[in-house]
Amino acid sequence: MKKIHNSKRRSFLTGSAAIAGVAAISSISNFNLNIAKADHSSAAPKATPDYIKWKNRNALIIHSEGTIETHRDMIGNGIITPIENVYIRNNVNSLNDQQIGNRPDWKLEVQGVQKPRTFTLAELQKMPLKITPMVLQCSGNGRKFFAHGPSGTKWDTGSAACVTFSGVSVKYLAELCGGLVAGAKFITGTGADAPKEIDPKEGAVERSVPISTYEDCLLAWEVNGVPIPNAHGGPLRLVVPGYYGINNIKHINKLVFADKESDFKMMSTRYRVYKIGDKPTANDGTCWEMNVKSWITSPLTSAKSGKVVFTGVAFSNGTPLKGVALSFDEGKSWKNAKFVGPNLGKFAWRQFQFEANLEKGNYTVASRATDEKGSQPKLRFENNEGYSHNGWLDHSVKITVA
Ligand SMILES: Nc1nc2c(c(=O)[nH]1)N[C@H]1C(S)=C(S)[C@@H](COP(=O)(O)O)O[C@H]1N2
Ligand SMILES: [Mo]
Repeated sequence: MKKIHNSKRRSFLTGSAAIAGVAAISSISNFNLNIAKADHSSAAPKATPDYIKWKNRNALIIHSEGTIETHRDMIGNGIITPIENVYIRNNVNSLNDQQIGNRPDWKLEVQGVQKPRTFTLAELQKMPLKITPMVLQCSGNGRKFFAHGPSGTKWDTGSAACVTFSGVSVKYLAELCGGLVAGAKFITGTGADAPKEIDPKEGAVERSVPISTYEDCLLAWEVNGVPIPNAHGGPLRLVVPGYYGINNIKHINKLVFADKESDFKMMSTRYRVYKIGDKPTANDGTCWEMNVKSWITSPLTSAKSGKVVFTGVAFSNGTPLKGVALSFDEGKSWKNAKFVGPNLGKFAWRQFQFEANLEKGNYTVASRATDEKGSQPKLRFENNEGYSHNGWLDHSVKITVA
């Protein structure tokens, strides 16, 4: 089946373009499969790369070897995304078993504390457990909608997942080391996956986050109850709940508390939010906290007339969510959806549901989440790299009700 959301027509801005998009749907042969999960196996013939052969091919859109997204209807309805459906985003290749070696012997160096020391994973695993269900989302999620065509993967909604990380609290670890050095303002994590032939400053995935995250951060070795797979940064990963994907350092082997941000490229000029056509500087905003966002996950293309149940997900940076509303008239009026299922905490997404009675016709349906600080905007915030898109218009779905 040809994927409708691959159509350029979907990045609409005006009513007439929206109608053109709807018209395109009728040319898709099996559009009336309705809410039944689409079979994605033939959508893209590319095979799953060897390092993630265990992934669910049917759930994934393979953009490249290291950029793999989850189909919009394949995150599941169970709040937690099955690990075999979770997206992959590698700046550099994941470490393999041989490079990782014996997992319990993995080493983490801690600096910027009163008594710097190195821990093995086996030691960390004897410490008190911290478990955090949370959204992991790439800052480039939604980049496909940016009209200026930023470089980088053209993610739709699928470089995002809700997973449960288990590990030890960063604060606990620092206190075990006698506490932070005076004046510590940032937490910097470094991944061990840097290519050997490149200067680490250029090639290493090293990021700093504000010390305000201290209480929430963890060093995780499990995701969804299984040891973190190599591709997701095993055996040890820094997790910064509420922050964009890039700050969650895979294969972490160094954790530093300092008064300054890292001056590595991944921090100084990459992941910066700046005007289209400009050059990034370390003074531009960086991809830290996520903004409030939602999207419909079903139906995506078609439904039968009568009662139509819409489902989707909503999340924030941890700011409590107030609700989600749906619009069938491009934002002129909004109707409240309800959250379904348990609340797994402020960093997890909530699944929402809305029941509509729809007559035959073409509909554009938008979802807009609101947290205690505000609502999703209508439009994306234009920026050169296409980061942090939470505009509701681009993320709306066009469905044919027959
Ligand atoms: N060491 C390391 N950490 C990393 C990356 C990487 O390439 N290397 N990619 C980052 C980016 S851009 C994202 S969006 C997330 C992706 O996590 P996932 O592949 O487990 O979904 O990991 C982040 N942490
Ligand atoms: Mo990312």
